[in-house]
Amino acid sequence: PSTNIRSIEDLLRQLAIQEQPQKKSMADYKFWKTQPVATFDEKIDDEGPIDSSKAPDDIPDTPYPLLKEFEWDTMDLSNPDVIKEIFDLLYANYVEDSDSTFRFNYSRRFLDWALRAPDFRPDWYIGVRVTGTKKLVAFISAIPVRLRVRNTTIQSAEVNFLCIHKKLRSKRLAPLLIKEVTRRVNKQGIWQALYTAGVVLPKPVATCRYYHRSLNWTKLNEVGFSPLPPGMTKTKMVAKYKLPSSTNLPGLRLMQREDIDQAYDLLVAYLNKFELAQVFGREELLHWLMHDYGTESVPNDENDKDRVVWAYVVENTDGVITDLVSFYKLPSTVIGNPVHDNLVAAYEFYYASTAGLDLPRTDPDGSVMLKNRLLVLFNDALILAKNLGFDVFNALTLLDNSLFLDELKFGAGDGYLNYYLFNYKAFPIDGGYHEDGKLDAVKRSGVAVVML
Ligand code: MYA
Repeated sequence: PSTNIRSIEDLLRQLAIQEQPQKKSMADYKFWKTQPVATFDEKIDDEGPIDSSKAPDDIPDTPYPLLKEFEWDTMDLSNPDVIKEIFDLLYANYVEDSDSTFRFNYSRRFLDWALRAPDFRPDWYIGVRVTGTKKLVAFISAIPVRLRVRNTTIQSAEVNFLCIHKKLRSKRLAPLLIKEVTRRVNKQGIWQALYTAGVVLPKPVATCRYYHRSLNWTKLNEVGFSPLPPGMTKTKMVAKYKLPSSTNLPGLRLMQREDIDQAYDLLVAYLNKFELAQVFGREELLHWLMHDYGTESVPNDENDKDRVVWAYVVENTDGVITDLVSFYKLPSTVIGNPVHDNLVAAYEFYYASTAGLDLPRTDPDGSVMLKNRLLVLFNDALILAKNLGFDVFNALTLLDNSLFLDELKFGAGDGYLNYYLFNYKAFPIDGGYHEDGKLDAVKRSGVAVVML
């Protein structure tokens, strides 16, 4: 999940570099101060679990009690009606930007992709319903993932899509949902989790910043996402973001299911240098890059209007896959705009390039070659996204993005994404965002987990 996306033009006007919203003092986190998470001022001596005293048998078998007006429900995602209920809840109540102009609009196909990941646990999709009417009013989900924090691989859960109906906010329901998902995950003998949020909680292990690249400036301007900077004309802004109509890299093509072995080896090798990464299995990666595309039931149609993830590979003349780039589609509802009701964003997903293998992140010489390659690869990704009808291409400062965001005319947004580990202390990891607001080719991010 992410937050508050606004444009660079807006920001440039303010001249000052915008900081993340301030955190509360530790004592004011009435819930989080009771949880096994790192605190703000704590000095970390060593990495590892915070509390390793429990076993699954110590964990209660029954859900936490709710007020009698509400009841827990395990959401059956194989039922399209249930996916529709989650969709409806999120559609009206999920993450908005600070002035309520945009709200994420995860499609039903998207939720199926994001939630029914390989090895999913059916009881990790948790709803709260009104007892009388059975209306769904809150949701939280987790999927199993293996995470690598530096050299340690941790079996964990990835928690996402926490959402409470607007009418039930600030009633301390969120802590209950979090405790309930923790209980169900713990019952499986899993004690760590990864989650991201725009809000500051104790304590981020990394903070990334959102960057946005206009593809359809006129529409972004009309929905209020990209104001016209002083001294510029609309024509000049459109020209600034103009892209060629066809891609440049020879051998660039839509990924097919048969590419998975090569794509997998390439991505695994590429992710090696990052401190926080997901440890993928082959099936898992196939799911994340291809979803069901290319199976008998869902053709691998690049232009399918309901498609949620696009992966492209670059194959050289020897049949070797040298690069991989992917993005996913996440529209936002535009609230109360007379002309447009949605904004269609492509979000950068996983990528890899042979130009970046075996390079320590901080190697300035190696980064030149990698940078040149990523500039071409992502320029092509922008062209593809533009041709597919996306309005904006969003990326965080994670992976090797610091090498190309500025040059490809991405602008810093005012949204941040904080990464959190539950029940695990870790030394801070560079999110690629630095206090001076500059991207640094040498001090790049150590974060390689892209969350939806
Ligand atoms: S992040 C996306 C979150 N969703 C949204 O932003 C959608 C719109 N907002 C809402 O639906 C509500 O405002 C939510 C809070 C549900 C966010 N993560 O019930 P409350 C703390 C964690 O009175 P509400 C995502 O999905 C807050 O600091 N905690 O508040 C990842 C306060 O605690 P404290 C949050 O506004 C989720 C308490 O909740 C968040 O009605 C990862 C207030 O509760 C947040 N985003 O509801 C969850 N926002 O007093 C953690 C507020 O201490 C998973 N709060 O300050 C942890 C791992 C669990 C598994 C462990 C397994 C081992």
